[in-house]
Amino acid sequence: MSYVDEVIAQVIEKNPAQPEFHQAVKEVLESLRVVIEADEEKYRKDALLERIVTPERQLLFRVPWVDDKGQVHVNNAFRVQFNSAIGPYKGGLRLHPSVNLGIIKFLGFEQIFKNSLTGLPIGGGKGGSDFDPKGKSDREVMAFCQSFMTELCKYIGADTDVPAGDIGTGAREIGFMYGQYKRIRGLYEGVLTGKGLSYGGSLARTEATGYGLLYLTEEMLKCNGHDIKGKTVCVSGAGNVAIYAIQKAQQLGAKPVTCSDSTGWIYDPEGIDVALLKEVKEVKRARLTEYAAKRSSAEYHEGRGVWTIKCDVALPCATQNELTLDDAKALVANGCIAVAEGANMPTTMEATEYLQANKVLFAPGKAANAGGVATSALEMSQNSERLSWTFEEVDSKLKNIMVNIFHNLDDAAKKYGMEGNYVAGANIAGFLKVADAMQAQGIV
Ligand code: NDP
Ligand code: 2IT
Repeated sequence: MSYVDEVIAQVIEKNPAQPEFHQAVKEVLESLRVVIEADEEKYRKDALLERIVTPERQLLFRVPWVDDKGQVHVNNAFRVQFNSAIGPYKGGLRLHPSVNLGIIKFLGFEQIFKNSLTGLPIGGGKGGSDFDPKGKSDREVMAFCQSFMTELCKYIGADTDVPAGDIGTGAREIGFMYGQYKRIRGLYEGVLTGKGLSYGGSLARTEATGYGLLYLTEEMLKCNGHDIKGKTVCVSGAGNVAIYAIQKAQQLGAKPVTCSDSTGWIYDPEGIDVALLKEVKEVKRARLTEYAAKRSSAEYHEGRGVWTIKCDVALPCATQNELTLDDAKALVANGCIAVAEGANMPTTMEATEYLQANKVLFAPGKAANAGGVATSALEMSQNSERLSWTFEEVDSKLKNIMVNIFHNLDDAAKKYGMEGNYVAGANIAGFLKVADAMQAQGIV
């Protein structure tokens, strides 16, 4: 059996009931086959792949908190410190009832390669809890965040592990967590990113993932002879990534016509009204039915369905495995020319293969959504030098980073004989830097 197949089989055996983690590992290792097979004995002897698929450290802890009626609740919480070869662990915290160890491991594993692709010195990590912030009062969210940080603060720090936001963790949650960290550790340091602007946050971090997604998509289209201007875009999700992807798409002259949340979706042929969407989602924390109620051009549909709308460019920005083979078939049948992942692993493996086989340009999440973590690393730099950069400065660095990422994957795909396969390009380019650092640092 080849070394790659051996390690995939081991991961499945040693990590039972973690299908998302298996999926993420398979996708990466399949792409690396050509690299590994060129020097298989060396990689095998060093157990490089076994080391890269095994987290350096996994923290599991309980989070007790009290609701507004005095009832005590207990949630499961996780921080997986996956790989620190090229920098301190870096990655978000997901708060969603679906969170379990396998989900956090898939996200942490992806984060290693994503962070490497940014070109910045950040290792891979991820955390979160099965706590659901939806429908909770601000005080309940604060109670959870303080209890969560009371335990987590023992294991993180500005130079060791720097968490940030993800699904369910936005500015409010980061603020509560930062306050508790500072109170217990007595350190005013850049231990979290995505902080508010009044206490060490970076301008453009809120916008960064969505904006970065569009900068990379624009470059990918340009290099393949297309212009983003005038394109119809379907977006899924209605959270941080989706909102700022929609905003930047409009700024670049494209027309985003959909968005979705966990209960339904909007088709707005006139183009999404970003101010209204922000009001509904960021301020009121309400359902998309409220968007439809205030906008006569919008249709609201229950359930899923964004990918049935005819578009040139599809941007999945909600969650993992939300774009299936049937969705991919509908997109291709409707003439879609590009898919770029704003979310982490939103496209199933079969859907990705179908899109690529049908010549749809496909930018994988670990490249396309890397603008968020890249800007988090810029926030860390600003915290270290105790200065704040202007919006324009951060945004122009972000744009440069995204354009460079695209060319790195494009070049890596070409170098290894897989021109146009940006999935392989991203995995290979991300891996080579981490593998080089791991080999240089010996058996640790
Ligand atoms: P938010 O919590 O701000 O928004 C998530 C959106 O997706 C919401 O509209 C939510 O619906 C919807 N959603 C979440 N889970 C599901 C589900 N199981 N089924 C259907 N819809 C769902 O999160 P973000 O925008 O920050 O994150 C979106 C994706 O982008 C995630 O995959 C995340 O890992 C990834 N990402 C985020 C980055 C960041 O900087 N924030 C950086 C890179 C990637 P509802 O409103 O009903 O909850
Ligand atoms: O998936 C991701 O890259 C994020 N949620 C952002 C992580 C970060 O540290 O900014």
